[in-house]
Amino acid sequence: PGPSSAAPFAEQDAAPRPLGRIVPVPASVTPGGAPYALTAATRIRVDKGSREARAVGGYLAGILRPSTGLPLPVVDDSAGRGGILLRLRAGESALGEEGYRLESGPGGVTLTAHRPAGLFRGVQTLRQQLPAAVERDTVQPGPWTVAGGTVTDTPRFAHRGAMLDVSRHFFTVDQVKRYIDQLALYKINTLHLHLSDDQGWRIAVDSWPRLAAHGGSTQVGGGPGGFYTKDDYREIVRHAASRYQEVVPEIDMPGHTNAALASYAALNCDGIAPPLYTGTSVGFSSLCVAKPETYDFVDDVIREIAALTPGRYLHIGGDEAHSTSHADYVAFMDRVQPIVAKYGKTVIGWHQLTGATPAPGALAQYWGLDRSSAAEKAQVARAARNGTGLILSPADRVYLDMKYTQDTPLGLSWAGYVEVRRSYDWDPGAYLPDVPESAVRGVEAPLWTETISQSAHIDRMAFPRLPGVAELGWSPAATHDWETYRVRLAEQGPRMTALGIDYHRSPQVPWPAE
Ligand code: TNX
Repeated sequence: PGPSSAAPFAEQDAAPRPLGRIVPVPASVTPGGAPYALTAATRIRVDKGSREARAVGGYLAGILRPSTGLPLPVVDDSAGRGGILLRLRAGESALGEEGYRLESGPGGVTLTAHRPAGLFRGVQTLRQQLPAAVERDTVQPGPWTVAGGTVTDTPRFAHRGAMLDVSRHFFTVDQVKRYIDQLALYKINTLHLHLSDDQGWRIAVDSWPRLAAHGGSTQVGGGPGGFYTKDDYREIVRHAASRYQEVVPEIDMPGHTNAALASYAALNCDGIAPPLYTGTSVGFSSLCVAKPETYDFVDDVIREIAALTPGRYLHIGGDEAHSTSHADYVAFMDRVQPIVAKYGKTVIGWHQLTGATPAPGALAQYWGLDRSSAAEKAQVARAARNGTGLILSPADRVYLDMKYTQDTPLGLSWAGYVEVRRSYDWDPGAYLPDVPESAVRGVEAPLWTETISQSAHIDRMAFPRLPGVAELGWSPAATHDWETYRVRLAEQGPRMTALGIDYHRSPQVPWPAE
């Protein structure tokens, strides 16, 4: 029905969202032709014989059915024509691991990808082209139209991550799965879990059982804490994989280790276990670099965690080792990085690792500030030019635990206030002096949880900054523009609301009335 008909819904809902007015903005959009309208006859047709394509079809149906009330059966592509077609094409290698093409017209919508991850990313585009009400879990009035035209889309950076600190406050498997599902909407492909710190050890290690049993028994503020059994952790990894996200486990060493030191006296240089810690100071703990037991511990922990990790990376922390001498820090990293390699994984470390000798292939995660010293940036740049890949997480840009303004009830402010514009309005490819864009693997938004203890807190701090970081990671540099971004972000407001995300209503963004 056109806008002049007496349809029982608002005019803006009747016209489809213009093609490509989504987050992250696609690389190439060619609008044109009539829209596609989902109807009771629409079927989701998937490549016969592709288990992955069928799974992505099932995921899409799971999103669309509750709100549209349509049956949307998932069927083989050989069944009929039109509808929504998800297809993998060996010849489309230009689309890479995550790219896709979406073609929409009155006869149907076709998503084409080279790899299953591309179909999954394309499904997020299709989802965002539909009205926000599609995200609700009860039946809503339509119409359910997708604007006509073609989107061809591949990511700028391979690494688009979010980190959740489950150590300072513990988050359950279901809470982590909820965050994974939210991240998926914005094409995030990496979930970094900060699994250990002074306040808590959150993953069961069979060879050192007190790490979780004792080291996981509290958290900031003294609550009960918690830890993941190996089955819990496998469930997180499995769920992330179903959203085409790679889990990067982090065991932070040699500092940030009070929970481990409290669990085993033998790990301490003086042989005395400190008490558990529930405050928020940093930099006071260190593994005993000189003790042989330390490397038995590291070997066992890395072996067991590597065995739980289908992903390529294992993050060994290495930040704020203020209680470890520089010589000890370098010696520790020289011994620990080969252990990661021995168990088949590649090292990621916080960028202080560039003050030691990063192993071949290692990645460094930069968490400095715009105003960090030239010397610190030069050290990172030198490592980058020597082949260390970089993940950019500048704290005064993308730390999701920073307050938006001085009035934000949650969060910290040591790096400064980070409003929505500030988190979006920078260029990862040109951020660090003397670092070529080719050394930048991507961006990651960490959420530290000293002040964060519930899913509602995660929602409030991550949204709406996380979508901006996701766009920095995905969309071509040429699309970068705050004035057009803020309009597209505003349109995400009703979608986040429909998903139950109580986001920060930043005054920088022209949110529509909801
Ligand atoms: C710095 S970033 C830390 C964390 C804190 C965070 C709080 C980093 C590698 N270390 O230990 O939780 O600041 O914003």
